Amino acid sequence: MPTMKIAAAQMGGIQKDETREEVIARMLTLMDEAHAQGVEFLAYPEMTLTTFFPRFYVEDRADFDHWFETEMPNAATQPLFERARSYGMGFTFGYCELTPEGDHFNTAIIVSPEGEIVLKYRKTHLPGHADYEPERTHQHLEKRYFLPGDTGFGVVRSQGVVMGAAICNDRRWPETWRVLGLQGVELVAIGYNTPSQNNLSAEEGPERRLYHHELSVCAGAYQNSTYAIAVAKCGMEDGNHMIGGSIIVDPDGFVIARTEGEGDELIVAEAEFEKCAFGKSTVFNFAAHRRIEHYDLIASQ
Ligand code: CDT
Repeated sequence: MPTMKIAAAQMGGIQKDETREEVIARMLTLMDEAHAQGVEFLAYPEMTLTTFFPRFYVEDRADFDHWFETEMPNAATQPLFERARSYGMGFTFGYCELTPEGDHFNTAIIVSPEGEIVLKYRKTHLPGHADYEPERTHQHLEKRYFLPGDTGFGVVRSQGVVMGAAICNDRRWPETWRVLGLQGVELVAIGYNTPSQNNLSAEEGPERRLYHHELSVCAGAYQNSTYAIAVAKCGMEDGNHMIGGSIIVDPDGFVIARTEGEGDELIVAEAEFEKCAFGKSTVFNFAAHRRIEHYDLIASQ
C-alpha cells in the first residue's frame, strides 16, 4: 500500500468580482507550495472557482449561469491541470457545472497525476431552499440553483488508492460515508462552504458549526476506516462569514492536520494507507458484522 503526502488547500473568500483567472492564480500558488513540500494529492474546496452565490436570490436563475462552467478543463482552468501534471500531482476541486442538456450541478472532480479526470461527483445532499424566504437573515438557495446530483457516490483507484468525493453537506450524512465505505474507500475528499451565520436558531453559530463539521468528518472516517480531507472556502466572502477548520483525518478518526486561519492556507499530512486495513478487517469488517436485514428503512424512506 502506498504512503503518500496529501494536502488540503484551504481558500479564503472568493469575492463576487474576482475573475476565474485570479482564483486560478491563488490555486496555483497553493499548488506550488504543496509541490515544494512533496505533496502528491491536493484537495481544494467546494465551488472553488466562484463566490458561494446561493446566498443571493435572483428571480431568473439563468442570470446566474455565468457562475457555471460548460466544460472542464476550460481556458481558465487549463493552467491548473498543466501545472499539476508537470508536478505529477493528483488533485480535486469543486465547481459549478452546466451540462450540454442545460442541467446545473454542484460538482467535484478527481484528476490523476496524468491530468485525466478520473472521477466526477455531483453533490447529492443540497441544503437550503428553492425560493426566497423573507424570514431568513441569510438565504441558502442551493435547491434553486442546482439539481440533486445524478452520479451517486462512486470511487476510483487513482495513485494506488481507492478515492471518493463528497461535497459539503454530504459530510453530515452517514449514508454518504457508508456507500463510499462499502466500496472500500481509503481517501474521501470533501470541499465545503459553510456559512457561520445562522438563520433559524439563536444557538447555532460558528463554534457549533465547526464542532458539527469536525464531528461528522471524524466519525465518517473512523466508521469507514478511511482517510479524509475536508477543505473549506472560508472567511469573509462578499460580506458574509464562512467557517474555516479544514482538517485531514486518519482512519482512526483522529485529526492529523488542521488549518489555523481563514485565508488561503495549505496543510499537509503523510497518509499511510495500509492503516485503512485495520478497521476494515476488524470492527468495521462489513461482510462479517453488518446486519442488513435490519437496514431496509434506510433505503426505503
Ligand atoms: N455548502 C453547503 O452545503 N453548506 C451547508 C450549510 C448548512 S448550514 C449548517 C453545510 O452543510 O455546511
